[in-house]
Amino acid sequence: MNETEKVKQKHKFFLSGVLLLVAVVAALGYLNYRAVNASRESNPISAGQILIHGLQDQDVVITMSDLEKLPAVTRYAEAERSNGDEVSVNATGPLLDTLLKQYGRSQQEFSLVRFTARDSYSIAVPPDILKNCPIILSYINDGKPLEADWQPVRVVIPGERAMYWVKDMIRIDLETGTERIPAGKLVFMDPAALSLPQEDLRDNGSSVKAVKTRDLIDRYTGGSPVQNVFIKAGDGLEKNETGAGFLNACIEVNGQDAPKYLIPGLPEGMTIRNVLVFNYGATAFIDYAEAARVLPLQTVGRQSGVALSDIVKQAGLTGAGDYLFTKTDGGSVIVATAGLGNGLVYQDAGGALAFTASGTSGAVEVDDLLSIEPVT
Ligand SMILES: Nc1nc2c(c(=O)[nH]1)N[C@H]1C(S)=C(S)[C@@H](COP(=O)(O)O)O[C@H]1N2
Ligand SMILES: [Mo]
Repeated sequence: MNETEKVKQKHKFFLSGVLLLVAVVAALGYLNYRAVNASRESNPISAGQILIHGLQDQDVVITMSDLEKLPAVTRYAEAERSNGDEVSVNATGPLLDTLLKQYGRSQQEFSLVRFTARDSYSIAVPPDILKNCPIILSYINDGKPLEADWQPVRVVIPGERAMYWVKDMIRIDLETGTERIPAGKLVFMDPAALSLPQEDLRDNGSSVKAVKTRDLIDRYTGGSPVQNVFIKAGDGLEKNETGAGFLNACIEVNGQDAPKYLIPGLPEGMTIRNVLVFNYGATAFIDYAEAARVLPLQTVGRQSGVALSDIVKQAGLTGAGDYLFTKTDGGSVIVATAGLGNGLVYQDAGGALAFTASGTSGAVEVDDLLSIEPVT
């Protein structure tokens, strides 16, 4: 090697060192950028990105090009909107499960998957759908790219209601262990709501009264935060709301479709009409009027009402021998198993709720009923 060659060699060495340094700095900068981006939990998302929570220790942000690299399927799907209209589409995109498999996870291992859209619409997909149904993260509909305000992804689940077809989807929350837990107490919504401040609301041109869910929860539960609230309507519709979202809602207590659950300022599609029951942690709230509308009516003596056994079942109340009945004035009575047979809840002439049972050792009567809990 002569002198000039040695100099060139040194030069090369120096240059590759500089290049390496530049690469390392760039990589660190990029990692930091990803980390900063991922930590902006609430609204991290720039156009075309989707944040995934619950997949890895850190939130994961994926882009459209990540989705486009995955194998895609095309499926025809049709569903009914809440207003009865038909929606149908040939949806193209990767399956959620295909995406999860990239990270060594699978759709079936989660108990809830919540999709959230840019307009704040959100819905949780329950375990039975997660176990049985393909979920398409579609970016092509009927052979064409999604229209701008539906991008980056429209979720499509063939065979399931259109409420699961989240357009403009920008966030996925993967949850485990969030099933409905058995209730340790059942509160009747009708008398409970009467004890709370009533707000005047305008809904579709008519004025209605509503109570704040926050007031109900503060008054009738321990008030501690929960991850999910399970809500069921009289027609069988079931939904899971985030605990935080739920506490921003109100419930219309009169007017059409009462009890009607809605979150002011959020899309109409999140409304739940004719709420029958909701479970907040270990407390179940059940609406007697709705129960009487949709559950079979029974007769005891001169009263017609809903069997306590049906109410207990709907509320997911823990089974027990004896029950403590609490009245709206705070008084309470324990009714032993023997007194509960054929028992029913009914509305008395004054509109208050009451319990009656023929009982093996004589009739049992409780009036001004507010809540029921098992005694252990
Ligand atoms: N981003 C977003 N997606 C949404 C909704 C919404 O309000 N926002 N509504 C849902 C409901 S309740 C229904 S019935 C369907 C309506 O389907 P369509 O968009 O084809 O009318 O979209 C679902 N996806
Ligand atoms: Mo809907």
